[in-house]
Amino acid sequence: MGAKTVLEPPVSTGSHNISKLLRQYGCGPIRFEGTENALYERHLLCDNVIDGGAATPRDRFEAFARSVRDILSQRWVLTERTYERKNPKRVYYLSMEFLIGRSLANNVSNLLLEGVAQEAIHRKHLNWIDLLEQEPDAALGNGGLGRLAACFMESAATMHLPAMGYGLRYDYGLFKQGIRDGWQYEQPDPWLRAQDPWEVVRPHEKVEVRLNSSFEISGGSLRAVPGRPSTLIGIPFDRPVVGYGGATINTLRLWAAAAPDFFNFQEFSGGDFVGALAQTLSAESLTRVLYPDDTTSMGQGLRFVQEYFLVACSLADLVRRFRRYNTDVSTFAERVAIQLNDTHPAMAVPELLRILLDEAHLGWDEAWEITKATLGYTNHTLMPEALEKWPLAWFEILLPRHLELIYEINRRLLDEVRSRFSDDEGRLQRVSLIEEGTGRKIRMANLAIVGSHSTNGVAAIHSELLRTTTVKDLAKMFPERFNNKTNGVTPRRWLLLANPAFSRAITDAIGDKWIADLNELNKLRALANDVSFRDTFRMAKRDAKSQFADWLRSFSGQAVDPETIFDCHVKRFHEYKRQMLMALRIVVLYNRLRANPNLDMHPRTFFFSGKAAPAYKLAKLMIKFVNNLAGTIEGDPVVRGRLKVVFLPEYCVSLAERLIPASDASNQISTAGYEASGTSNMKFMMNGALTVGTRDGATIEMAQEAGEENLFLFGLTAEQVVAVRGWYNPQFHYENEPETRAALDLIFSDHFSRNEPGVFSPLREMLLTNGDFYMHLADLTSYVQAHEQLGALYADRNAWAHKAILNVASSGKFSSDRTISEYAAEIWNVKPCPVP
Ligand code: NBG
Repeated sequence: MGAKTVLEPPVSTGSHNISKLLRQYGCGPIRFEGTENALYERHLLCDNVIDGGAATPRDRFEAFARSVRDILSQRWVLTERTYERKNPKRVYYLSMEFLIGRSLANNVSNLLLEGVAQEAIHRKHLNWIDLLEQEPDAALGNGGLGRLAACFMESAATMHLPAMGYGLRYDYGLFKQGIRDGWQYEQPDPWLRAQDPWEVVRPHEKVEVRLNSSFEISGGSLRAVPGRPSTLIGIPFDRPVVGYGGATINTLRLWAAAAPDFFNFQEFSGGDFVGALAQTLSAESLTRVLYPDDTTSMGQGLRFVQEYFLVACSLADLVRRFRRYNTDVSTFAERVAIQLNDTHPAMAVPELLRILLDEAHLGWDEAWEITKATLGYTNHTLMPEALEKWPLAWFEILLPRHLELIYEINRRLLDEVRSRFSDDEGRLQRVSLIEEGTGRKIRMANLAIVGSHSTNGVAAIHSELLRTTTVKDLAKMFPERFNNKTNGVTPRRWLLLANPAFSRAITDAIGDKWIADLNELNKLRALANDVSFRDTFRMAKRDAKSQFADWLRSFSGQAVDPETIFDCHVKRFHEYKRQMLMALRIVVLYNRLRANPNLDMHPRTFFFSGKAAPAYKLAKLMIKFVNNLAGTIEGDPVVRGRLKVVFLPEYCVSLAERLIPASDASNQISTAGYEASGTSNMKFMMNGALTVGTRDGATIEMAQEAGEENLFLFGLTAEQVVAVRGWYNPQFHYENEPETRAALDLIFSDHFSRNEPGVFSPLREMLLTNGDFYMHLADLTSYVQAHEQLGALYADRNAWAHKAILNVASSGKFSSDRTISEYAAEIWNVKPCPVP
């Protein structure tokens, strides 16, 4: 481990009475550790059957985590019992992705048990960091969408909302990224290889899912075997979601697919032993792996069945729960709210309708009204290639009843269009749930909008563009359904836990109320001019930077200098996120320094981190470019010590928790109009980094909160991007801007690819020959200038701290507590149900 080995968890920022807490958790006289019968010792002995002295770090982690789970178990049960007793309206969040990360430190901290953990660590001579490192990241998501779902679950529990998450228990999470010769390669992430200490399997609550055909999975794709109906079993695995303060402990229920445990004995006795087992195999493969694509819809049959499986299991489960405590199905929408995280679970529309019609025997009108009133849909992207469309033929084979219902919904929809808007053929075609042409398709976004009472985007600009461009005909038809819910992130994980030194400084200055009410940070505004608070801020940042540098050295052997500006771009690699724009800026600086080695410029370390979808060639080439750039710069004595590029492989929640607190500059540089919201932008802001960004997504609202003068905004606006799209020509910038031209010429002279001539020519095509769709060159000059201003500010330590503190003080809006309270009040109509 690093030079500063942290042996103990940070002391709790609040002063919590341990015995009162243990009473809250109903633990009685049982001790956490220290006696034969204490939790930790018993778990080591009875679960792992090992003597304390012989235990491996993993054994110790498991015993420790299970002991923490023991403490929360009674409260977890009590939470569910309270909901059963009070029978409040409940909300269910359906998501194909939950990017959870690690849970141990978060659970200890939210349970306010740092004191207990600290004592145990101390007395058992454990190393806290080593213990934490034993837990794999639960990477059941690709990026922002999945991480948002995880933040939402934590906020809902903190706010005592009767909420439950439903997802899939993938055996393999998002692939692990390795780098070889600068190229990304993918490796599987068997995160469940060692038993997960948090999950609780509940076989008796299994659910049966019927499909009209059987299917076989081979090589990751699915082949339907029509005419032979099949059954899948969904086994629920529950994970605790600890609200801050440990009062409410909600549940995240993840479904694993299994084959029916009754075999077709006919087939067995008939000799088709292998055939029967093969069916088992394919059923279990259904939840084997998460699809590693973000913002592109992958037309794969396996994914289609995964999505239906999530919907069918979750709806069966929540309807069963509804029936347990309610008799009158006409009150369903008063008791149940369901939020669809993107279109991935949009089959909930026909599935809920089917249940209400075929199982509850309601008439169409009533069933349809209840369906709409129950469901809400969140859109997360405007990228046309990401709007899911499933082949109608797959519905025909696997889900014919659902297709029948979709036809009927569509017939009624188009009738309504005709009567309200006349027979405008174009409009009918655009709103239709079915895309005609060869290979008819079901448009899942249209289905979700038509079948729900609320459609929201995730930042003001995104919701506006959704309404006025992407689905404008449907928005005209149902204007009352459209609304905005600007994203947020949980300050517990992203500030309290990730940045202990700064959190302590904040608490010392304004008390600890900010942890559960981030608007309290406003009080820091008054301290932006306070000399001693500025010093404290600087020291905390310095602390985080050295810790990061120590970690990096011990982990990868790379040395970075905390005295340099840490300048970060961390996200999935995608053309629209424009990692290449940042790379071009670095090449411009590199050229300047080579031309003028005495140039006055504060040294910078540029960090890139992020994965590319395995099939996205250009994104992978961008990663390769960043790595080659890093290598060439490192090898050039003229710039060494002044510029350094670091590509951090395997971006994940845990890495973000390390890097974001250590950052000075946050690059949020998507082409305006393409990033729905962004959420790392908010995390950087809370942690006192300054933003260099385009007017896109939630960055616009960050500037509104902090004042534009406290960010470094640059580049074309979304309207300008649309306006120039018709005639934009990157060649113009190449010909008229010497620095732009020199940067591109240097790249394409193979300066960064001496041993691989021509390797970057697809980047030339992207940036020049093929029209630079994401307008890198249009924004490069103003981007470089924005960073010059940032550099100048950095030279003035006080002015820098002033701005950074104002940013932190203005970040209150971006707590997911605020977002969730808006969903609860404006979409779900769900109220807190505190657990006594
Ligand atoms: C992503 C957007 C981000 C946004 C997150 C969370 C998808 C499909 N969309 O801008 O690209 O912050 O969703 O809303 O992953």
